[in-house]
Amino acid sequence: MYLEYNIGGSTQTDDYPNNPPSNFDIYAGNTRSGVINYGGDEDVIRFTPTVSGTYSFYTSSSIDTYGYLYNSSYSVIAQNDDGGGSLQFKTIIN
Ligand SMILES: [Ca+2]
Ligand SMILES: [Ca+2]
Repeated sequence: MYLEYNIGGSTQTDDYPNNPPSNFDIYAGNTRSGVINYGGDEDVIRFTPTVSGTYSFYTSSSIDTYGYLYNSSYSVIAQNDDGGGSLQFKTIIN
């Protein structure tokens, strides 16, 4: 699965590529820091579940975030705007 989140910003480099496949992984129980480097930047991070269960994905920031969760075929399986409160993206899937 791929988690994509998109927040506003204004520079030119990018710490994560905008489109899958991403070489950057996140693991259950861990966090990743990212920077929205320019307006329209979308940071894409790969997550590969190792066990069946319920997973929550969310951002924690001082700006407004929006997130998409894709399956391995790059189809959107979840998306959210403010589910985490304070304009933060959050989605929970089984
Ligand atoms: Ca970025
Ligand atoms: Ca939001």
